[in-house]
Amino acid sequence: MQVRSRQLRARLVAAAVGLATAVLGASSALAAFGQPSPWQMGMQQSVTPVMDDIVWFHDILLWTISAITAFVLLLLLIIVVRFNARANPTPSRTTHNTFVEVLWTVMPVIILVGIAVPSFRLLFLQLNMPQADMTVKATGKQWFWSYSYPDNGKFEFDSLMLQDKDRKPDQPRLLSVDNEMVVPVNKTVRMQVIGADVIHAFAVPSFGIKIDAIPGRLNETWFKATREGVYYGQCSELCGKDHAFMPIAVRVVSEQAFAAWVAQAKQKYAAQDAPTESTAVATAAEAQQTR
Ligand SMILES: [Cu+2]
Repeated sequence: MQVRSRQLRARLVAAAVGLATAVLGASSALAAFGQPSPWQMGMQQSVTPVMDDIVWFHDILLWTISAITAFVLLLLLIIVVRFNARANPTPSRTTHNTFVEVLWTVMPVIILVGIAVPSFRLLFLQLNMPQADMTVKATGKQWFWSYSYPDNGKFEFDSLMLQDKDRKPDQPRLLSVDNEMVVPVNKTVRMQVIGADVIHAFAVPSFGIKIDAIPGRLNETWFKATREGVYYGQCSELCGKDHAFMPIAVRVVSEQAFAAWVAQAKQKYAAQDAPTESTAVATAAEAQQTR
C-alpha cells in the first residue's frame, strides 16, 4: 500500500513538473514577435517606443490595482473576523474619525493624480506626431486593406488574407496576406487611415496603434518600428461578415531592402493598376452610349 502511495506521489510530482515546464515553455514562446502565441500571457512583444510605454503603463496600473484590491480585501477580512457579532458583541458607537476620513479622501486623490501624469504623457506621445520620415495610407475595405505610399511614388495595392491552400508552413493562419505592407526599420512612419465603405479599424498590437478607418475622414497615427520582422494586426471594428478575415501584415525591413521593394512595387502595382485593353475598350463603348 505504501509503495503504491509513493508511486502515486512520484507520478503527481512528475505531472506537476511537466505542467510547470509546459507553462514556462509557453511563456518563453512569448519571445515570438509580431503575433499572438499559444498560452500567451500579457500583451504581444513591443517593437515601438509607444508600445514600450503602453506596456510599462499597463504593468504599473496592474501593480497599483492589485495593491489596492489586496488592501481592501485585508480590511474586509479584519472586519469579518474581529468585528462580527460573536467576537464583538457590544459594538463601539463611534461615528466620526476626522483623520481616517481625510486619509481615505486624500489617498485616492494622490493615487489618481499619480496615474494621471504618466497617462497624459502617454496620450501626448501617441497623439503628438513627430516629424515623419514617410507616409503610408491604409484604406479599409469590405474585406481587405489597400495601401498606398504617397511619398514613394504613385502606387497602391490590395492586401488580402491568404487562404489555407496558398499559405506556406511558416505563415500564420488568418493573419498572413498576399501583399504585405512594407516599411523601413527605425523610421517614423505616418499612418493615414480611412474607410472606403464602412467603419474599420487599423490595429497592430506590437506597434501600439489602433485607429478607426472612417469613410470621409482621414485619421492619422504614427509608429517607429525598431526591429525588423513581420508584425500582424487585424481589423478591430465590426465591419461585416468577413470582419475577422481582413488581417494586417507589416513587414519591417532595412532601409536598402525597403528601397529595393519600392522600386519593384512601383512596377508591379503600376502594371496592375494600368487599364487593360479590354477595360479601355469597354469604357470607350460606355462613353459612346452615354453620348
Ligand atoms: Cu474591417
